Amino acid sequence: MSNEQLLSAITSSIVEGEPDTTVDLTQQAIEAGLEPLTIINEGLAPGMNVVGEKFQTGEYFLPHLTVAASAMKQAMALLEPELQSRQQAVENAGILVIGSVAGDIHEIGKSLVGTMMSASGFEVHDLGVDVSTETFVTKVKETGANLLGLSALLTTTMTVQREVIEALEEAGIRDQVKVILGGAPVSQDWADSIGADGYAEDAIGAIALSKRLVL
Ligand code: B1M
Repeated sequence: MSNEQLLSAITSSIVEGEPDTTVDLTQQAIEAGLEPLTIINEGLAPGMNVVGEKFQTGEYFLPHLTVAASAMKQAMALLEPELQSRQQAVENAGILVIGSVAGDIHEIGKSLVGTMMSASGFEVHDLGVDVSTETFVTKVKETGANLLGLSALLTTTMTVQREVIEALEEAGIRDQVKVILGGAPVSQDWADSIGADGYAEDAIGAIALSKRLVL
């Protein structure tokens, strides 16, 4: 199989909901020398997008989303060590607290950003998904983080990003931490409108933005 065929087969395995095949093909792609980010961006993520579209049009249902997510998560477990070994870490890059906001249980993109930031030298505290606003504030205080990453994949949970920023202001620590946002429905305009320090479209963008903000 050529590299293009391999990536396309990875995409299909996500769409068809065949996690074992996704894992096998991901392993093959690693062995073929494909870059982990290429496997993610040109193999796995396009499959997730198709699954999302099919869900939106009523062709797929929640269990399809769950199986696709499981397939991607298992593939990510293989890719994470590869990602870690490739990034060039900057010493004392900063401390990042990251999580998906309250009401949001989408975790794959947020975890990818956390992994890549860690591989770039940031001390990362990944609080997981459905993280309450209070927990974000407490963790920023406790760790002395200079970066807070808020992920939201739903139009209904984007507004929680604003609540977290307001809570940081109320706690008197807004000046100590740069707030970065991400997630499919989020945009630079949204980030500007709620007083965040920045928005990144993907994990590479999040690293560049973070370095710009705190280094
Ligand atoms: Co959900 N879901 N989902 N889902 N799901 C979406 C997001 C949706 C777009 C699908 C669709 O309809 N087309 C839609 C949202 C519509 C909207 O509001 N705009 C949707 C919906 C509606 C729902 C439910 C409401 C469905 C229901 O119950 N009726 C429900 C809500 C659950 C909740 O959170 N309360 C739901 C549930 C789920 C599952 C749990 C089944 C599952 C997630 C499982 C898991 O994560 N363990 C799931 C999945 C898998 C998806 C899709 C198909 C794929 C998401 C994904 O993992 N993508 C998604 C469709 C889509 O995104 N195309 C969809 C791969 C990942 C690498 O990309 O997460 O975008 P992504 O992350 C990217 C960037 O966004 C960015 O960098 C990442 C890497 O490039 N990024 C950041 C993300 N966070 C960042 C933070 C940063 C910077 C960048 O800095 C801090």
